[in-house]
Amino acid sequence: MTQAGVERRSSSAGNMAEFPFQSSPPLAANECVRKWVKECVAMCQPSNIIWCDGSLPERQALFDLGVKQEIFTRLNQEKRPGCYLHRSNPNDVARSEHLTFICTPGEDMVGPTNNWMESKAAYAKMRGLFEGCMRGRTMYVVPFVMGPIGSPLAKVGIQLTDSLYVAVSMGIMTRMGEIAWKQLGDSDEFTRCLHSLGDVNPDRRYICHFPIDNTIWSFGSGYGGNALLGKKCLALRIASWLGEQQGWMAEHMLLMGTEAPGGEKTYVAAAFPSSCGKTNFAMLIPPEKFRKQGWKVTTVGDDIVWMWVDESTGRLRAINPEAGYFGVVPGTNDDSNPNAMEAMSRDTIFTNVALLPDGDVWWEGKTKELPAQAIDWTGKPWTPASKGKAAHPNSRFTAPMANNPALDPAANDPNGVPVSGIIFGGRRSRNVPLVFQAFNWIHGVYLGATLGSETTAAATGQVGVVRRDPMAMLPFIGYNIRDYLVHWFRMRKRMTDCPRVFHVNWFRKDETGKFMWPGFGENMRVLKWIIDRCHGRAYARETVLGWMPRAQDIDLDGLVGVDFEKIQHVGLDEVKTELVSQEELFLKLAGDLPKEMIFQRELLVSRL
Ligand code: OXD
Ligand code: MN
Repeated sequence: MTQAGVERRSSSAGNMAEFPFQSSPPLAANECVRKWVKECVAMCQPSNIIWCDGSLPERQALFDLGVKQEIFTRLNQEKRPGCYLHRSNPNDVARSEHLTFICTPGEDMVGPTNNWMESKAAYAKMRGLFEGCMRGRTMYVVPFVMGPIGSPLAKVGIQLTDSLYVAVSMGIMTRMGEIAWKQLGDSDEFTRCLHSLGDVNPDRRYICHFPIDNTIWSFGSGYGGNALLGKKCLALRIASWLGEQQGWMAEHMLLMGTEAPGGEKTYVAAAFPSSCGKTNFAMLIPPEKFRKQGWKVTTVGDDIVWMWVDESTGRLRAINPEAGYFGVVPGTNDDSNPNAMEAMSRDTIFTNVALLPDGDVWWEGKTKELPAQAIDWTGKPWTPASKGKAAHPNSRFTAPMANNPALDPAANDPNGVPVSGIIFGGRRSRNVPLVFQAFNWIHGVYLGATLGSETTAAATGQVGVVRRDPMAMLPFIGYNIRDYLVHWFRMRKRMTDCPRVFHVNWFRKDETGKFMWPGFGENMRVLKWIIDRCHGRAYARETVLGWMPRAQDIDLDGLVGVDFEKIQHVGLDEVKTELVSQEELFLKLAGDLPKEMIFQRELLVSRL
């Protein structure tokens, strides 16, 4: 397998005809598309062009080519049909937030939480990198749709990339191929996504967004969050900006449905920062007692939602713009997330996991027993005595959402689902209780805006330090955070029946460093209280922080070793510590703070 993660200069440059690929534009590709592709081809000078149609034979041919070019290792097809392993360059294993830019004419549009580049200067700099960068390589033209086909919010993007791994991954993560030409028709409204691996050099790595031009240029990385441009770049950064302009919202949230024993269906969306368990929560399997009673949980999405107000009901509705999961694998196993295990049992790309002698894959936490030997994520022999990890802590699976046995029946519904509750959550060892409810929408927005979480391996940088991550969107708000918060506050006025807002923390630890709450499927107990609150049923007492359940308000039956009152208790000193540490965010926004933020903080102080 290619070690450097720089996919080879195409050795098949002269013999593309042997593969069933389309080298000229399909009839359905409109004039605007052809013109733009022509310009990019003139700049990047690829030796081949493949126009992807999204068909199954094409996908298989791409995998076969990828195996030939050592971009993929074919896994044991009996154990894992349709599954492949990819190893990235070891310098390219996470999102590079410090190399991610929003490029606009002026800095104010971008605000204090983004890196800014003046757009003309950014194009000039990036042109210098893209010029001739695909010589000897193949350019894949990947048309895709974000959102269920026919949805009023669905968006077309076209990604040009010289990475076969990226082209195939886009086929899993989006509705890719012919269908996008149909959705686009004659329109020029598509996001122009240009991507090259370059030489995968962090010194020449830039992920640039040009919201005004509906354009994304990404150079020098093959990592999902930097390179699958439909995901973080389009569906969050560009879409959040569009949403602010057009009155809807793009958020870093999972979206799940819960069916109660009588058949009542409730949907909630939840924002947790990267690698804090969104995928696990979205695929939750209720504890046995709940299952026996008839409770069911279904997944609409695990990472991104687009939400708008349905004018006929005054309620929020949501879709998942993606078609696949790009999930973290370490820690995933048959106990923690059986649905994810099932989803990745076939037609999945594994990135940076360990390879077993029988052609299966392994990662830390997959099984209690360690394998006697493996090839680690860098391609070196590994045994339990080895110093390093077998799989990278941010190793991933890329699987079609259709593989999820708990996929919600409405996951492809263009009209989306109604949202009854919004949950904010972080990874907090101390100071933050298991669950509470905001007093109202404005208070809920304040809770989301001041969300804190300990950093994880999903982004390059120090792991385990608390950072303020407003709405879990800090790395993904594509414009000025001041305007983003105002947009959240204003959404209230568009709704006649707005969702209830909650805050959760599955990660609180006791004095000995032990988690105080078991998490995973047991989170159903908290979810049930949340759902009951959404429907105006369960009891809660008013506290300094918000509405809180007492032990008797949550079904704790059968749980051992949980001291509910302790996990919910927050002393005034802890609230004060939290208030002080929020100053970092308030100072960043200095002078630009929406007044609701100031009032909510003052109200909290006065409740102490
Ligand atoms: C992700 C992330 O990959 O948030 O979803 O980093
Ligand atoms: Mn994410």
